[in-house]
Amino acid sequence: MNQKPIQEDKNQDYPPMNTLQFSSSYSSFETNTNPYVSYLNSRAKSHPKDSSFPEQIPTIIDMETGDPDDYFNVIELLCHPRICVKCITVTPGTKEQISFVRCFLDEIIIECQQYVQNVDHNNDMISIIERLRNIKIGAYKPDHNKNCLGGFFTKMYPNSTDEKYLKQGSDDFGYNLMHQCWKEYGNQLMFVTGAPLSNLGTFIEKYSHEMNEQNRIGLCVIQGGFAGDNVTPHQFRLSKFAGKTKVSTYNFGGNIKAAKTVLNCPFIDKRLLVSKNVCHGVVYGKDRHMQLKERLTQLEYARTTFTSQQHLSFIGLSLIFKGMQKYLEKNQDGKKFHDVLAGCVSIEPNICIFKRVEVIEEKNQWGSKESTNSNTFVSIAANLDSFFDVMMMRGYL
Ligand SMILES: [Ca+2]
Repeated sequence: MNQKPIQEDKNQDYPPMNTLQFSSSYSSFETNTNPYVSYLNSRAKSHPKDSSFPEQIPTIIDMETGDPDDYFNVIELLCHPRICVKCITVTPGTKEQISFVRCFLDEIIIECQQYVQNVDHNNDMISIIERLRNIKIGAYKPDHNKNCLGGFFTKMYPNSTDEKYLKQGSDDFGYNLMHQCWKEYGNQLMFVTGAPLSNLGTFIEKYSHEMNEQNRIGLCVIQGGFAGDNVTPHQFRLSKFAGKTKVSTYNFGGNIKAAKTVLNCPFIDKRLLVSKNVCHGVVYGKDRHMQLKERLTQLEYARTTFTSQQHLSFIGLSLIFKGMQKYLEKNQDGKKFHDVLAGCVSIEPNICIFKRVEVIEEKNQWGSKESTNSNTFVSIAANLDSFFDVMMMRGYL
């Protein structure tokens, strides 16, 4: 840890991580205290129930719809070759929110169907469509008194207010779907959460009598939490959090009881917290948008050689581009990609450096303190280039 402190560029929200290499001394120091990488890699093994998608990790995504980045994260994971989404659970899960989820899932399915029409005898794509159709959608509190669907989404998906979607509703409560999925996949199932932890917390509380040393929950990648100056080395700190050890965090503060249930559950193998101190430095702006545009242009030429899964990935990247095009029209400074960072960490944890910690809380202010034996790891830095490589699915298509 002999790195020189990095001078922060005043125009940037974050230390220039692109140029700050994760030096071998730092990485090895972290690896010694942080043996999660082999754990995660071992999870990518084929699952017998998914023989047609041998490299994919069965995954549940929990989302909200106030912040557009939940949508971008779900699109990323739905279309990424390493992930097999089994359920999307929504917080709180009003009929408008559920309708919106069904609407964008349908959009992806329709794009896939067009591919089948254009390319004969493509059984792989037919099984991908089947897989997308089988994704269950769960709500935490469907009778919540506000519709909770951000204006960005209603403009992007005006169809989501169609009666056809509104009347379908959710498949079950999110926490029950989590339970059903967990019964099927056990600790192979990965949870990725980008919302207050109501669904996951309720699942644990309601079904804790079925959990024990043999029947455990596997990996939970949770967008939330904070690692302050007591945990984060100087060169990785954001100036906006200078001097802080605790702050409010939306996803923990949104349901404190549920957050504590998840954080204290002894039957979770690993919790990776993709925390505010790092997320606030990960911005998708015009430069990244141009990179994605360029990538899509290049990929367009290669489409005739794509496998069906690669085609799905291309659809996902195109949707992210289309959505961000709209977003950037009104938000010149770009979008903080909190949840997308969490989603990409679930694919490739090396994007972030983590420390083993215990989460601390006082009056709904959250922080971390180092620990030697907890199963919770909090992010203290992210490598932006690695993140955007994973996000743009480089190496997969
Ligand atoms: Ca979110």
